[in-house]
Amino acid sequence: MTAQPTVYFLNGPNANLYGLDRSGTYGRESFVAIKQRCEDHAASLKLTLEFRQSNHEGVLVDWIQEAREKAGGLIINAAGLTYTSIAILDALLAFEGPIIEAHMSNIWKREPFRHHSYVSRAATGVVAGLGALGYELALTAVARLIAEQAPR
Ligand code: DHK
Repeated sequence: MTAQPTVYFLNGPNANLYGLDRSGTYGRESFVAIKQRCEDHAASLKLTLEFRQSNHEGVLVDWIQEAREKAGGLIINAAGLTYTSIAILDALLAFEGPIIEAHMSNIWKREPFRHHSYVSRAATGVVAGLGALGYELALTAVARLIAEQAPR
């Protein structure tokens, strides 16, 4: 029997405030509730999920490097660091499995400074604008991509 694939789902600065943001840009669901939703969906897909959040760029880089050794796929919402972090891009480029870039909001509908993503240069695919449903779709996609790559 083959082992369950591990997926790292990394969340950047301020993601812990989802649901608390008065503008409602990121919906009303709390980050804790979104994490639970992802854990339930990952379990249904037979994935082992490492769902983490940090406000610190270097911590995210360390986790991406850790994922090189431990994960078959990676999902990342680098939040505000999406538009600035070459360090996160370089770490992602060193990851060999599928990478899904996820955003709760439709970043192309928002301010122009959110229209250029460094993460996209390393991403297999992008999910944006669908809130936490997009996170579940990202998990479904990464599970499929890992399965397609696995030796039969
Ligand atoms: C989350 C953030 O925190 C913003 O900085 C990004 C992204 C968009 C999201 O939609 O999940 O611009």
